[in-house]
Amino acid sequence: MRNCRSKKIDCKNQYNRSINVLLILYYSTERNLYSIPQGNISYALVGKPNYQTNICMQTFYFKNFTTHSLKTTIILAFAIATIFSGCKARKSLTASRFAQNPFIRNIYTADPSARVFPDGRLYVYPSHDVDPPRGCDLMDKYHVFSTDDMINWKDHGEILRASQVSWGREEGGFMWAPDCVYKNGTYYFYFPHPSGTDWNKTWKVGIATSKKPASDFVAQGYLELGNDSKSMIDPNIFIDDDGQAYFYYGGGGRCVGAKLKDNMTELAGPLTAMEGLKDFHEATWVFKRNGLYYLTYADNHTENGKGANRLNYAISKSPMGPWIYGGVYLDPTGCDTSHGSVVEYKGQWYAFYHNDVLSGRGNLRSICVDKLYFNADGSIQMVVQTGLKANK
Ligand code: FUB
Repeated sequence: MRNCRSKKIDCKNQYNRSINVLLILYYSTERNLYSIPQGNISYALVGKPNYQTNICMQTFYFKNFTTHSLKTTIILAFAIATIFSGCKARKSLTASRFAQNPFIRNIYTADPSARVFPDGRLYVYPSHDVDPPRGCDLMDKYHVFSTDDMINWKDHGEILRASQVSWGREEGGFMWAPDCVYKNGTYYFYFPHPSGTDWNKTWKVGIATSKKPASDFVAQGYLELGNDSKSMIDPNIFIDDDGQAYFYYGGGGRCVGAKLKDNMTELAGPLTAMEGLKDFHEATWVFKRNGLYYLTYADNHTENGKGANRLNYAISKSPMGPWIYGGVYLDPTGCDTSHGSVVEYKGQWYAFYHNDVLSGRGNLRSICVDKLYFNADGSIQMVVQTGLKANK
């Protein structure tokens, strides 16, 4: 609660986590069951935007000889323990539901890059749609969010803004889709940002570093990527099992990648085109599963003459391709853009993405997560988008 007094938004988040309503369904039965919980279902419910309420439902069964005062004591003890633990007595991630989409509602967020870091928490590094928007021009002030149960999300607050980037364009804004990785004790936060007024021709990939995953980031320089930076956005880093890191980025139909040096701030080789992608637009994300490399990205799909990008994937036996196109795994989400990441957490794969359901506007987006499933041959199943429905 330390930040609570000084930051209104953090305050809301604190309340999000601390409002726990306990419902106890009390059964006195003849059944041959002891006073053992028969399941503990956690729901992250949303009454109205900005307030997420956890409701723990617990059913008690008692043997018919249990005395009234014993029953009361057991229930009271459970109630107190539940309230203080924030409903932490959940069975497991797979048995429980996760926070209803969009799972962040205190600010508008887009382009979620999800990472599991050494402290065991899952962190999400999205970009921030500033309200009111002007296209995507005013985007600024990255926040970081984390969870350890996919239900309760913590907003760690702002970690970087355009005015802290010394080489950035004077007018600010344009802090677009970032990524963050951990290597040798340091967190490297990569963010696309233009260096000039002519923003789409002056993109660079800035780096901020910290010893912590969600605070104390200090803007350093940018990656030397050559002069051909028109439309080149959305940095993504993939670290292979042998520790070798790869850098990818792209936009305007072009996706390139290269090995990174161990210092994580310089390319170790030339940027090479990622071959085999179909209708690539932007939003590169590379991950590995069962020895196969996956590259996910947004396409240029339109519907009724309007942008309605989808998320696609391609597979390769090498992190540098060539790639074999796999198909679409996320249908349009209401926005013209689409942008996502894929990560495994506590044995379950997840697809992160953004939609427009809170605002009804494609440039006031909100980040979402749903379970991701693979077929036996490694292909990806279509994501079922859950949560609030379009608000138009
Ligand atoms: O959020 C700004 C830009 O829109 C991102 O960099 C793109 O991927 C698209 O989502």
